[in-house]
Amino acid sequence: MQQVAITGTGLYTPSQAISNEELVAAFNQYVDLYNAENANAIAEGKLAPLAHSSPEFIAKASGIRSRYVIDKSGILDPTRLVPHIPERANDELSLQCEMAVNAAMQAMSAANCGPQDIDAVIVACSNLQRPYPAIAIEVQSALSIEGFAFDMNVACSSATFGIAQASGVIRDGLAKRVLMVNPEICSGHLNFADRDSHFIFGDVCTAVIVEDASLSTSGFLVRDIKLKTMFSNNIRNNFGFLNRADENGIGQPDKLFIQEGRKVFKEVCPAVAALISEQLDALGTPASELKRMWLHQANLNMNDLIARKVLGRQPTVDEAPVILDEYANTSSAGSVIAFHKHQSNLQSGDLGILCSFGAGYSIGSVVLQKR
Ligand code: CO8
Repeated sequence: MQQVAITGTGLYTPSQAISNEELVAAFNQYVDLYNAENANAIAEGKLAPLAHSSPEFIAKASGIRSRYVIDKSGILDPTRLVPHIPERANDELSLQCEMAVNAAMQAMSAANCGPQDIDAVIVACSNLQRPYPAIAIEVQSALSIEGFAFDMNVACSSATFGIAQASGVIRDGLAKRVLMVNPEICSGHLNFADRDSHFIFGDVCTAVIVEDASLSTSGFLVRDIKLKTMFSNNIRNNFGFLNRADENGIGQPDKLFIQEGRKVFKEVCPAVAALISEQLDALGTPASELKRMWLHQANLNMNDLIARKVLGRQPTVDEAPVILDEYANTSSAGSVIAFHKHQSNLQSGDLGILCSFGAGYSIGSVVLQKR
């Protein structure tokens, strides 16, 4: 089969960051306001009081210490807890396109190519700011790329599934080089008034150049890809175009991100470890030969558990790099950020695995070999 390689990556990081302490201070002010406003109903037992959040809990339960966001002021306003992201005019670049172009320029530079060398664009992410025209086609136009473009969404696994799509497009002869981008604006759909999840997500954009391996000798060969999905309601977002047709549902909190975090943890970790182990077995590659695991960055304890199950021992920081402490969960972009930042010290022939997991459930695992 025709070989495919990843030859460049790019990372756009928003300029504004929020520490756990800042986020919790705003959340706790909101809680105090809510409890004061509803004091009578709470005293009569009609409403339950809200409880404070804590930076210590967040760091211990998730490993997250900060996150980058498009707009800090709206999220930290206790009377709002929603970012300010004004809609742009149709003749301006959309925010997701702007983020994508920034990350794409870096990825193309790393891959030593330009827009004229790209034949297709895939935008793959958890939340698309509009259904059409596709953000990918806008990116294609903004960069003056010939060929074709399309959007896709597999939640946290959008990037690995996007790499799989790009590989397929190349193997089918439809393109020689594909730009695959992940503009994740998770703060737009996060309920910052929900104590269980207000700390989980951040905003970012990653970009990956996937190409016919015969075009260059640099980067990483894509040795194998495994994709798996299993339906689960434990991570859900019910926002959609039919919401307006149900007047009873408008404004309900489940139109934002909701999850049963404990269940996700318990069900997803073993499934991911099993998929990686089966994949390595099928390739005849012992886990001891894996030099790196660029895992989805949702929760440090999840990554430790998965890496321990696969390797049979505690991973070193070098083997399973962590970026979620700084970036939080950036959905599909997380494993790509880890790959982008932690690949330069690998030697020719070294094997690594880029693996995502999340809503759906969905798991995508890509075995990469340094050239
Ligand atoms: N501060 C203080 N205490 C708290 C807080 C808080 N903020 N939140 C909960 N607690 C308390 C609880 O009340 C509970 O108290 P008690 O024991 O008295 O009942 C205690 O802490 C423990 O609570 P939990 O059991 O909920 O805490 P966990 O230890 O399980 O940690 C996590 C919670 C961090 C959520 C953890 O379960 C987790 O990370 N699970 C996996 C989550 C995950 O991977 N989800 C993937 C979702 S991402 C995805 O697929 C893509 C979605 C698309 C992006 C959408 C953009 C918005």
